[in-house]
Amino acid sequence: MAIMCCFKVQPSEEMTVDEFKAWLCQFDEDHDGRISREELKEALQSLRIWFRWWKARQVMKEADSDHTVHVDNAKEIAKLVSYAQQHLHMKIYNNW
Ligand SMILES: [Ca+2]
Repeated sequence: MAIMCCFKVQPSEEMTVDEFKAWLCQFDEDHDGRISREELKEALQSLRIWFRWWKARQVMKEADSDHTVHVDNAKEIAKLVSYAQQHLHMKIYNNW
């Protein structure tokens, strides 16, 4: 599991996938390296996203392919990234 927790970013106009992960990491309140639905809700709140409770459910449904109710592996993070791009209108670029 490779969520990097080394620097803080604010969601700006554009960011790379690594920056997105680092940003998301700020919301990992129990520091278990996974993003729970509650933590996701906090992340959405920081973006001032409307209906964040509902959106957090949608995102979780979309990204949590193994039904652990956590975003906790690279595949799920990739899904989260594509959800954020398509539905939250975040500009996230692959950095490879
Ligand atoms: Ca966590």
